[in-house]
Amino acid sequence: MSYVDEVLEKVKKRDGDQPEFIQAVTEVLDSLRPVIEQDEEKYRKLAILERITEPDRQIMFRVPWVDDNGNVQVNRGFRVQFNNAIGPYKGGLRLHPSVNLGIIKFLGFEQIFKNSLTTLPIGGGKGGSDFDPKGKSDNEIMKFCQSFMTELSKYIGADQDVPAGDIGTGAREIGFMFGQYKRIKGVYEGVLTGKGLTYGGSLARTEATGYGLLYLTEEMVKCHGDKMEGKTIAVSGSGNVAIYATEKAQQLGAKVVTLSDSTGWIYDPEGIDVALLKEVKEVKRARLSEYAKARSSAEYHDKKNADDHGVWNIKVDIALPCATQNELNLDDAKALVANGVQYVAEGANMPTTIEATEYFQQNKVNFVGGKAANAGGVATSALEMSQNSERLSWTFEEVDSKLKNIMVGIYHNIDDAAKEYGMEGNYVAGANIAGFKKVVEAMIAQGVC
Ligand code: NDP
Ligand code: 2IT
Repeated sequence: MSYVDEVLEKVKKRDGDQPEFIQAVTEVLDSLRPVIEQDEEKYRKLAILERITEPDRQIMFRVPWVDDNGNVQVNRGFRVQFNNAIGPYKGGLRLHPSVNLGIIKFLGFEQIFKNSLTTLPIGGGKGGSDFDPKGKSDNEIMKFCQSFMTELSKYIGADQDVPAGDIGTGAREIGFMFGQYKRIKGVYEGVLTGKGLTYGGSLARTEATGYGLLYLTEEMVKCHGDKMEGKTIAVSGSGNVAIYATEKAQQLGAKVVTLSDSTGWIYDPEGIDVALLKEVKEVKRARLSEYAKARSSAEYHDKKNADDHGVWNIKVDIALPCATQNELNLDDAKALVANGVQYVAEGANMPTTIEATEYFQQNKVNFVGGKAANAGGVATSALEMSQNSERLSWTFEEVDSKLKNIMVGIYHNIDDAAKEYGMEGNYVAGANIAGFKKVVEAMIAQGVC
């Protein structure tokens, strides 16, 4: 049996109850075959794949907090510190009722390779909780964040592990957590990124994931002799990534015609009104149905049933899934291909199932996975860490131009890696291979650890 298959079997046996983690590991290890096969005995002897699929440590803890009615609530907190071969652990905190150890492990595993692709010195980690921020008051959010950080603070630090935002964690939550960390540890340091601008945050971090997604997509489109201007785009989600992907797409002359949330989706053939979207989502924290109410050109559809492909049923040139994992399945991919989609780039982490990814690739759709396409967020977090270290803040233009260079560089790096291994156009393999090579070189140099 090949070394890759041996390790896949071990992981499936050991973590069989973590389907998202198995999915992420399968995608990465499958595409590493040509690299591993070049020197199988070396990798097997060093147990590289066993080591890279086993987190350095996984921390799980109780998060007790008191709600507005005086009742004690208990959530489960997680931090998975996956791999710090190339830098301190870095990755977001997800607050969503679906969070469990397997979800955090899949996200932490992806983060290792993503962070490597940014070219910046950051290792892979992820955390979060099954806490549901929906419908909670500001006071309840603060109580939860303080309790969560009371325990998490024991394991993190500016040179150790630097969490940030993800689903359900934005500037408000990062602020509450930063305040609690400072209070407990008595140090003012860049222990979190995505901070507010008055206390060490970086300009352009809020925009970075969505903008970065479009910088990479624009470069891919250009390298195919094409242009963004005039393209029609389907975006899913309506959170941080979706909002700023939409904003940048429209600045580049494309038209975004869809968005979604967990309760429904909208089709706005005139193109999304970004100012209205921000008002609904960032200021009022309301549902997307409120957008449709305020805009006559927009149709609102309730959450899709089994025969409805939602936003993926709309005829577009480019699809940008920006909500959550496994939100785009084989049927959705078929609907997009039938409608002539040319490019797909993932703003979310693993939004496309393995079968849907393969369908896109078989049908010559240019497909870039999240660990390359959404790396702009964490890259800008690493730029925030640099600014905190030198106690300076850079201008929006400085950060934005570094972000753009990083994303253009990532596109060429993954494109070149795919070509080097005879898989031209397979950006999924290119990203996994390029991300893996740097981490493994560092792991080998540092001995058995
Ligand atoms: P937000 O919380 O700001 O927004 C999440 C969006 O996705 C909301 O529209 C939400 O709808 C929808 N969504 C979340 N979970 C589900 C679900 N289970 N079913 C249907 N819809 C869902 O998160 P972000 O925009 O920050 O994150 C979106 C994706 O991008 C995630 O996969 C995240 O890991 C990834 N990402 C984020 C980065 C960042 O910097 N923020 C960086 C790189 C990747 P609703 O409001 O109804 O829940
Ligand atoms: O998935 C991701 O890359 C993020 N949620 C951002 C992580 C970070 O540290 O900025």
